[in-house]
Amino acid sequence: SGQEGAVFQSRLPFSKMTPNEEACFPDISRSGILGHRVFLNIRNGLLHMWVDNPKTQLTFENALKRLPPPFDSDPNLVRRVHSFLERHGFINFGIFKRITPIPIKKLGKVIVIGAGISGLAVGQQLQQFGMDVIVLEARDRVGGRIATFRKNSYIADLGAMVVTGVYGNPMTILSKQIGMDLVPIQQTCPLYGPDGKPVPKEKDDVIEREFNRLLESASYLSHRLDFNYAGNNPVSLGDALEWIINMQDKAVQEKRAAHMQEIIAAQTKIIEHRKRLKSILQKIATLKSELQTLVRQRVPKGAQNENGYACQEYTIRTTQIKLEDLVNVEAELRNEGHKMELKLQELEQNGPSQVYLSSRDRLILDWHFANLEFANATRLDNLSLKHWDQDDDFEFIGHHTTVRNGYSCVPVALTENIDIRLNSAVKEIKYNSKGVEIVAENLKTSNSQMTYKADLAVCTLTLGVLKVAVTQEEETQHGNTVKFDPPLPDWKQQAIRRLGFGNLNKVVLCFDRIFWDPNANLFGHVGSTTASRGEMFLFWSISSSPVLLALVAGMAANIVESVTDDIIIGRCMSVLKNIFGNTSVPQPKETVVTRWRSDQWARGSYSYVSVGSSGSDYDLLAAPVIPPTSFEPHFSKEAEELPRLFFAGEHTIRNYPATVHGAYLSGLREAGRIADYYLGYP
Ligand code: 2PF
Repeated sequence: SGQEGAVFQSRLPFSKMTPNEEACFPDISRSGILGHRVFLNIRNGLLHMWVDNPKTQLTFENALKRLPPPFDSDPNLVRRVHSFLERHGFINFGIFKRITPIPIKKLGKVIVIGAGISGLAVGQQLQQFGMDVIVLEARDRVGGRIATFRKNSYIADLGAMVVTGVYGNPMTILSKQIGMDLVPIQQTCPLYGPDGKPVPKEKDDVIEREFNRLLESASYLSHRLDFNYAGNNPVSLGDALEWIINMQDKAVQEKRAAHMQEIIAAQTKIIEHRKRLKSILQKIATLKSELQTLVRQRVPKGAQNENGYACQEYTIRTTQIKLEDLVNVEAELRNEGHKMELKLQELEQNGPSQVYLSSRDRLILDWHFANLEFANATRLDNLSLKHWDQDDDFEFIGHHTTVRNGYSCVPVALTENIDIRLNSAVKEIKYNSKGVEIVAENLKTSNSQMTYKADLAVCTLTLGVLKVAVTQEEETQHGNTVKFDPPLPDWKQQAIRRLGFGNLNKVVLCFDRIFWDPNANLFGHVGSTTASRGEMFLFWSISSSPVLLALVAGMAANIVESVTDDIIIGRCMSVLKNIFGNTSVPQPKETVVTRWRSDQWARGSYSYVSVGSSGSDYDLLAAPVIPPTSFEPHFSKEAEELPRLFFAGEHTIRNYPATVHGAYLSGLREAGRIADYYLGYP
């Protein structure tokens, strides 16, 4: 709340200048602590005004009026801070009521390729900065990987659907500007086993703890023991996890071997003991017969001399004592033997578990792995052990929410006042030191090509589409192939190849009634094999109408794309019937199956840090491209070095990749960068 909350919401440090701010305000940076304080008070004050009321443009004049003295005493500094915040997308972004009109005289022309959330963000910003913007979009709709299915009262998001965390998330500001119906997700997720029966909560908890321990061990391997290469090959998260599981298995086997040895030792002791008992018994028997003989041959007192009699009685007495002693020893031995038998029994009954995980437990663990494969949109053995979670520190806090009225309300709202050409598939991106020429095909009117000339272009093609662009040989060009002329520089191509682009699919099932627990937003289904663990492993129920969303992740995500809808729906239905009973599950009224990998305008779902890649590849994908120096004579050195190709999108933002907010922020970032290059400093 208050000013501190507003600064936190803007992802800036409250009492420190960022390196970017220091670079843009060298004079303040050089000045003493007082100058810093004045700057921070102005900056934080402006952020507070904006976050408090993002529905109205925050003009410099209004900001100055509302700043408390003495921070209003240097209007020029306030103007500079205001411009800085505006240019870098900290204030006046999104959809808000304008007080000053957008400049009529245009300051440069821009083509934005792609009308996903990043393209719309960059378009909105550049438009408001006074540039002439055209957005080219191949699909017949905006939003790209934000896509909402709407039919009758059914609403379901086929692409992004979760706003992940509230604080610091630009979507929080957008939700105040437009009608986003954000609903917190109930995180509890009951699991159903392969047999359809509920997995007991305690069992679920134990395995989840084991899952977390395994991840911690993998992190320890990587970051503490620096175990990131096997030979020359970087290690994947999946490899590391399997090794740890094998090691645990080995440890269990070793414990078992040690236990067996204990049993053998106990048995040996018992055998020794029995031998001793046997020899004592023999001795007792011998003594007994000796004693009997002595007693039988006893000569009465008067029948022999005194000495002989005493000797005879002494022998009998000592033999009796010896016998008594031996009988005592026997009793003791029997007692000891009994204890030994008991100990052996206990050892035999309380052995360590036979295996690290029972096969049933392993499948529950596999469910958690599937969930991780969903979050990363790929199999665990494709993820870099060292870098797969490099963006973790930047995760927003606060609850996760879904957009109940469908996420597409956001991209649709962001189309306001921008010139968007739908059904325009870009085929060629030519760039040189003078500008760009974009060749696009109109998909509605066949064979009609348009060439758009501009000063620069912003490319928001997905990483999947870029991969096709840099790997295509001269082979037949079918579907969505984009040619860069000249080809992208090598460093860019390498990064495009290295970074991973994953897959994730959804099955939408619309029913006429709810037959699941209406209080749970989620329930999980444990697959019957490790290989199929990602197949409909999670069901979402977030709509106010009876709609279930099944997720298909990991290996299953790609497999499912070559299977017909009927088969996939059939699989879903059998999973649901297994859980809720044959008679409780009605036929769905409407169904949709996504195939993001086969979608030519996406070619996958979102980026991941693959084995051999790292967070810095995101930076390389974000870096603008300066056209190679032409051989023609040139006179204006300055123009020569301007980048003409800029890049935005989910795959270009190191700290927030694979998300809607990341894509959005990448658009704000590029607009700021372009304005810095082309509009100068205000
Ligand atoms: C055009 C195309 O037609 C496009 O219109 C455009 O270019 C390019 O735009 C998660 F991932 P674009 C989720 F919940 O929209 C996490 F990491 O494709 C999550 F917590 C996480 F931590 C979570 N195009 C053209 N035009 C012209 N000419 C031409 N030749 C051409 N080719 C193509 O890209 P973009 O970069 O602008 O926007 C990307 C974002 O939308 C994605 O990052 C986002 O959708 C990813 N995503 C999710 N993000 C999220 O914030 N929450 C989610 O719920 C989440 N969900 C996501 C997704 C993506 C589900 C799916 C199926 C994540 C979980 C999941 O529910 C595909 C997909």
